[in-house]
Amino acid sequence: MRLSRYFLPVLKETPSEAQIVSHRLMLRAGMIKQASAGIYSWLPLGYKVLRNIEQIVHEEQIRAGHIPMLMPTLQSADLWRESGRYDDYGQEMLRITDRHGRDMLYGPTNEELITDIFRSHVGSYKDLPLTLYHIQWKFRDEIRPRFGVMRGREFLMKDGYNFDLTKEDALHAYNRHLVSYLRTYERMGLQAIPMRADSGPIGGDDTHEFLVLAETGESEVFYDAQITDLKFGDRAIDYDDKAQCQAVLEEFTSRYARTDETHDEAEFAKVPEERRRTARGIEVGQIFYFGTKYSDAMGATVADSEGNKVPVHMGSHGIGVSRLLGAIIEASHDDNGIIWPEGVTPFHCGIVNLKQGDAEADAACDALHASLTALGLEPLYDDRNERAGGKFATMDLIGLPWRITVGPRGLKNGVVELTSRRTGESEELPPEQAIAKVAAIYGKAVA
Ligand code: 5CA
Repeated sequence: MRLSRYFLPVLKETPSEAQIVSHRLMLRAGMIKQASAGIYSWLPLGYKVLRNIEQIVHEEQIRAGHIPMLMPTLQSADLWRESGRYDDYGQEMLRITDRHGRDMLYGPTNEELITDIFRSHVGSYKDLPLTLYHIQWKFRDEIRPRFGVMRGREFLMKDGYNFDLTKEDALHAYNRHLVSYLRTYERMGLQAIPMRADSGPIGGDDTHEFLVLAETGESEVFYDAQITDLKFGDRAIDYDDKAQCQAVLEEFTSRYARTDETHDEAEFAKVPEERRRTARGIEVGQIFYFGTKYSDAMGATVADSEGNKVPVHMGSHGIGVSRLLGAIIEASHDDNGIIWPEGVTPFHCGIVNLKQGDAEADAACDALHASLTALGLEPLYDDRNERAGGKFATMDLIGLPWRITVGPRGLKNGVVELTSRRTGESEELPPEQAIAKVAAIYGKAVA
C-alpha cells in the first residue's frame, strides 16, 4: 500500500477528550472516530487490526474444535422473558420497538438466542459435545462509556457456548476454553492472567476473567507474582484430552489471582509477602460454567443413552475483541506511539523513502514494495513528498514493528536500513537481505 493512496487521517494534536494512552493513540493514529458516546467508526488502519485480532480468535477457536456461526444483533424480547433476564438486565439493555409494536433489543450477549437454536435442532446426547461461537457486535448501554474502545457501548465480542450431557463434560469445555484463550492472547503478544471472578448477570458458579496488567485497567487485582512467569508457549495440546486440559487449568489457576470482586484477604495472606502483588488489570475475556440455568428455564433437553430427557449443561465464553486493541496498545507503546506485536500489526513493515522524486530511491522503494508483496506481506510505503522527520514520526505513531529506510546515500553503498520499532536498533543491509530478514520474521520463505 502506498501511503499517498491510503486513508490515514493522523492527528497532530493530542485529543483532549482521551484520558488514557491507548485511546489517545488510536485517535491520533487515525484508527477510530467517535460516532457518538461509546460508539466508534473503525477507520481503515483500526479496521485492519480489528480484523487481524478476529482472525487469531477464529483460528484458535477452530483449533479447539469450536464451530463458527453468526447470530443477529437484534433479538426478540420474548426469548429473554423466558429466561427471566428481560427485566433483570435493567438499563444496560437497549430496548427497541418495531413497527408492529413488538419488543426487540440489541443483544448484549446471546445465551437465550443460542439456547433457542439448540432446543430447536438438537435432541440427542449423540449430538454432544457441541460448542458454537460467533464474533458479533454487542450493545450495552453503559452508564459511563469511557477510554475509547475499552468500555464502549457498541463493541465486538467473540462469544461461544458449550452444550454437554454432563457437568464433567461441560467442565472439560470450560478447561478447553481456558487453554485456547491462553494461546489466543499470547499470539497477540499479550500476557492475560486467568483470575477467579464473579459471574454477574451471566450467572453460574465457575468463572475466570482474563486480565492484562496495566495501570489504566478498570479492575483491581491481587495475585502471586509467580503467576507472571507462566507461559503457554507453543506446546502441543490435544483439546479432546480431558486430563491434559485439566492440567493446564491447574497450572495456570493454582496460584492466588483474583479480582476485587472475589478477593479474600485471609487467602492472600498465605502467599509469601514478597510475592504478593496488588495491581490494576484490563479484562479481555471471561469464561463461565453455569450448568442448567438456561436449559432449565428454556427447556433445552436431550435424550440420554437411556432415553431420559435431561437438561444440557452449558457455559459461555467471551473475548472482548474490540477492547483488545486498547489492551494491546496499553501494554505496548512508548512516547512516540504504538508498537504493534507482529501477530496483529496492520502492515508488516513500513518503507520510508528519504528522497521522494530521486529516481534511484523511488525505484529501490518500488522494488522493495513489489518483492515484499510478492512474498505475501503487506508493506506500507510512505511515498509522500514530506520531510524525513515527518515520515519517521508517522511510522512511529502507527507502530509498524519494522521499518526499511531508503535514501540516495545508502543506495550508493548498496544498502538500506532496517529498524526495529521496539528496540530502535538499526542495521544496514543490501535490500535483498532486508527483505529476507523481514520475510523470516513473519515466517515467509524467500524463493
Ligand atoms: N456471555 C458472556 C460470555 S460469552 C459475556 O457476555 N461475558 S462478558 O460480559 O464478560 O463479556 C465478555 C468480554 O467482552 C469481557 O471480558 C470484555 O473483554 C468484553 N466487554 C464487556 N463489556 C464491554 C464493553 N462495554 N466494551 C468493550 N468490551 C467489553
